[in-house]
Amino acid sequence: MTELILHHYDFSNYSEKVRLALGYKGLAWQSVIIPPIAPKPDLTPLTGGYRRTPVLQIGADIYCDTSLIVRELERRFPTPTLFPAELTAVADAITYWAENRLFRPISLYVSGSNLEHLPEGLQADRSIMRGLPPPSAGAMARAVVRNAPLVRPQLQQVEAMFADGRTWIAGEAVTVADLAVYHALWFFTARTELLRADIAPFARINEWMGRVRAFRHGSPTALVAAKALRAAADADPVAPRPSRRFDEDLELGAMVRVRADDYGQDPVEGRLVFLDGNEVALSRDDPQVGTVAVHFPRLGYDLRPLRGAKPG
Ligand SMILES: N[C@@H](CCC(=O)N[C@@H](CS)C(=O)NCC(=O)O)C(=O)O
Repeated sequence: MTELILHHYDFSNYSEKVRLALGYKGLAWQSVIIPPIAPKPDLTPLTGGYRRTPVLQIGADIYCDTSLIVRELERRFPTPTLFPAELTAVADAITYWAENRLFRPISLYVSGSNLEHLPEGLQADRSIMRGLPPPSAGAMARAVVRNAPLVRPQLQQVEAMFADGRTWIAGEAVTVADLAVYHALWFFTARTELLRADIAPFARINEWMGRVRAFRHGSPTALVAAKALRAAADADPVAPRPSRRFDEDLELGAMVRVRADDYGQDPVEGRLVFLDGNEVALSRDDPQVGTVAVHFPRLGYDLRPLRGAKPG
């Protein structure tokens, strides 16, 4: 089995989601630390431009976005499962809420409260990533004031999710929703302990976070980026599974462009090689790593024909 290589950095909460998935499944993996801000010169040859964190590499197959990364881990290592059949639809809905509604106010509240602990240039980079002007210290302080009242009721909501005595967020089995809600709340103390008091009063949240933390991170081994690039260059992408296209979908072989539909919208261009209801994969040729397949989730990404391109 070709090795799992995770491109990530320590205080990345979405990376924490994947590190915990690797731990829950008891996997060994190679750890490449990438810069938290653009440019990412050792990542771009693999992804073709996607800059968000984390990215999972398996040989010359590159998986972008944690919603696809955890599903790919599940496909390759089904036990123990993160997707129990009876809870997965609800878990996906909770995950969407956690990552698109719960996390953003937490991020603005925590980052603004930790200003002096943020890496140089981080906020300016995040603003550029979202097409916004870099915020002043005053604007960040105002964001704290605006977002604290959006965070507090949501913490109460998470606490209330455990009111019936359940062990895990979606019921009596671990699901991907446990990782999604956990990583949003983990961000409170990812860099400093300054905001520990915000979470401390919630007894059920704290007990449950302890259970999730106990998944740990599996067995990582440090890898330098050059070796990850070499691993991609030495491998060929795995032959794609049979596609399942909708009538409206583009033909395989079409030249396409994929980009996130929310933020960090750097486009990735290539030839469409796989498509189903959950995933889209492009093949691209890179001067440094040769042919790679870059995989994205379907939901949350915009897939379009590349204007003026002929099918490959
Ligand atoms: N929907 C994406 C979101 C990933 C995301 O926003 N990650 C943050 C770090 S936790 C990021 O990419 N920040 C900018 C960067 O690392 O360059 C996913 O699930 O992977």
